[in-house]
Amino acid sequence: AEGYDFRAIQDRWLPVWEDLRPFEAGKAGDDRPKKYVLDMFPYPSGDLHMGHAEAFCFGDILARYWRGRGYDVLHPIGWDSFGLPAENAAIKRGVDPREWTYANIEQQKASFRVYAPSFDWSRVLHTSDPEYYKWNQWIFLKMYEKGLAYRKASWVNWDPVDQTVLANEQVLADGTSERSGAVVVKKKLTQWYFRITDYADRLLDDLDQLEGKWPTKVLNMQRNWIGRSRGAEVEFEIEGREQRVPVFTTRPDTLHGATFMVVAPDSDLAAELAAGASPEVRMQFQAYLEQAQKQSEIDRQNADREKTGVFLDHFAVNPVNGERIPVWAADYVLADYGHGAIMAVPAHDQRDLDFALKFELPVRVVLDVRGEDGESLPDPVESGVALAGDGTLVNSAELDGLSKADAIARAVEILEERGTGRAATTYRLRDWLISRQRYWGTPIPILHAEDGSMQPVPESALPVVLPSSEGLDLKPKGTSPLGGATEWATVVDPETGATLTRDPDTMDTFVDSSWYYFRFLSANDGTQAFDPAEAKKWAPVDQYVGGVEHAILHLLYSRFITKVMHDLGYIDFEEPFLDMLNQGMVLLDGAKMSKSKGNLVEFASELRDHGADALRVTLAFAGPPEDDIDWADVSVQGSAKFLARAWRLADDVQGSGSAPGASFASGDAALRRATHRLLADAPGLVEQYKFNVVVARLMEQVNVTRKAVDSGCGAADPAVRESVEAIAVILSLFAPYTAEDMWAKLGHEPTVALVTWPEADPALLVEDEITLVVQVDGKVRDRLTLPASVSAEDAEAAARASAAVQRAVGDRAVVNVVVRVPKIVSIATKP
Ligand code: ANZ
Repeated sequence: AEGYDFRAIQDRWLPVWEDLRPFEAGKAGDDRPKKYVLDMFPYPSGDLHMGHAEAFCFGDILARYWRGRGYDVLHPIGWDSFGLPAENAAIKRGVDPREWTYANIEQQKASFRVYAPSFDWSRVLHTSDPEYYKWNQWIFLKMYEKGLAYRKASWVNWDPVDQTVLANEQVLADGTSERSGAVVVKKKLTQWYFRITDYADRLLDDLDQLEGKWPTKVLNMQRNWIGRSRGAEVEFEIEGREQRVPVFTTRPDTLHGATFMVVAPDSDLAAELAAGASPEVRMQFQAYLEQAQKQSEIDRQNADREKTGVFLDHFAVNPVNGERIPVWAADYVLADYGHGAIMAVPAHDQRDLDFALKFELPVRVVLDVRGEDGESLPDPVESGVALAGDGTLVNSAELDGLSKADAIARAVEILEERGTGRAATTYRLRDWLISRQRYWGTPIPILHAEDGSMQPVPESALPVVLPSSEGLDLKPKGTSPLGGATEWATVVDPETGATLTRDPDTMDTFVDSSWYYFRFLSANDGTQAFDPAEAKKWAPVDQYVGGVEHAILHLLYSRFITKVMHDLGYIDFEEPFLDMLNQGMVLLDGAKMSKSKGNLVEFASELRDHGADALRVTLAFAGPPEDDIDWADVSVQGSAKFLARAWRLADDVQGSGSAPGASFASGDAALRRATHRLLADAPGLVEQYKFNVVVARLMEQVNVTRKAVDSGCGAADPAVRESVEAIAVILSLFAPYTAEDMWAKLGHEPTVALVTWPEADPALLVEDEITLVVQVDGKVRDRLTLPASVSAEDAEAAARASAAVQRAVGDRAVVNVVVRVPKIVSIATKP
């Protein structure tokens, strides 16, 4: 027979599969149980890369696995094809973003075709198709109706390079833009928001359902991002101002220690108070504000930073004791957290203490905090350390003598009785800013009248199609390029004849990806976003696979939109993704691959040189899928050799005259046991994502089968056929082409991908022989094959009878024998 030739095998099976279309899910009359296995869909910003190869390999292992377990598996694919990467690349090359995007999609599709994940291609979608984004607009309208989409002027994160706003989630921990790398600044603009904060509690509490199913790290990132904080809202009067000012505090117990108030310099309140101050203060404030606006949010929250601020020439009144306290502006208070103002308690809060010491403001201890020795801790003014711990209330009138917890509860009661405060919860989570001043996105379906009023585009007029980019200036400039599409933007109201202008902004692409898993259920349905009956059948997603870089933004938005869909009555579940696998990264020599570093391993050339199967086996075998893979440490050649060895077994069976369908019962018992052990173990291993272990077990099985063929029962033995069939079926998760070719050599019809896994026979799982290790003075001297049921006495006798053991003992005296059946006999001697 000819040798293993991956190119010939690929060429043989691709057209067969394309003809069979075996992965179209939900065929009429199919009443098997369902699984929805989803890979995070790709951005078309070039050809597929090694990261895609890895993620789609793992997703495909799981999709193929569930098919093998008898499920009707939905495993769709689409493209997240709107957005800045495409637009910026298009600007750089002077081409239409549409052309560039769809050319890349075609290239990625061609690569996928050869790589051959088991996708249901009948449901393919591209978010930049009007057939898709029409439903973004529909969702927007539903949200607008419910008051969940709204417009407001506020300080937003501004990327000065891309000239666009960014969601908080797109600003990295160092204060730079995730997209362009520029330092993000604040800018006041009118923008569209989705009211995700209305869902903060549900988004937080429902994470408990995902415990043990999502990576702990991701659950914690979601929790921290939502950042729920319980405490109180306290209202302070400000002299000369009619309305009281609320502050948020987690420590209402410390109210008697509030010796000054601090407002965020970039808050409306600060501007208002400064405006009412002397010209000198006004100037100081203006200068300070400008300085503050240059600081990143991260810097402002850095506790170690030198405190700065200006006195606003106003006084507030402490509601519990009537004390007059000065009001300052300082940038360590953030405008968009809580109420953008705080009561400062320097004795018990380090930031406040640092500020008080610098500007010589009073410090009053209201909680007696003891050290381990039972002594009161040193005075904060002397030590410079705020008393953050628990203790007993002092200097606090009616709260004196209470514990911290009791005082918090009592203080809230007092505030409520007097109408100057109440229990309150604050979140780090902000509303989701969804408008972008860029071209390549979904137009927002809103019309503006000359009087400033707005009206939604009627549902029947959707989609609002993105106009051609011809003649538009796509370069970022802070206003949307769509404003320049005059003909497109101008609409005459058919009822009133009034001239209306289309909203020129486009939606954040995270809107597109927040619901795409619904669209796959009804990808070709022109009448609705998705069919609730299909959702009932398939959703939620059973298994999601993708990168941890989406741990916050994409998952949070998807969870939010799912809850909105639930509340609108379209679905009866509230979490979109039941189980999640986050794959590691593919590195080279320990470093992230990138074009600029010149260490890019090109997926296309790897695929060309080694074929899909060898690549997939290499990725699966490299280690646990959650870990990073260093491409410098793997051997694609090794994988190819393994595949050739497996394939040759099928070739040998074919050459032996063995035919399918015969009983395996008369086959070689030892080989049969190995096969059934593999069949018994593989499902649990796959479900625990131990793909590398499954590949290792397949390698072992190939080896024992080869031994049986060459120096045991021979290729015609039914046990060999049984083993090679099991290998082909399990191998099809990792190496679909090779497995298919083996399956054909074994005399079966395509496709092995739809074969239900054979069940392990419990009778063959009982080991009847074991290997007993014999040690003499800690050294292994012999390995004995004994019945699995061997007794301790027989094991010891067999050990003592071994020639190798007797040689090792020599003429020394045996002083101790430890027997642990059926594993080990350990002999100790004395000279
Ligand atoms: C008085 C107080 C006394 C506070 C004390 C703490 C300790 P978390 O837990 O993060 O929610 N705070 C409130 N709004 C703020 C803002 N916009 N910018 C900066 N700081 C703000 O923190 C809540 C605490 O952070 C609040 O409780 C407030 O300081 C401060 F011994 O009030 B606290």
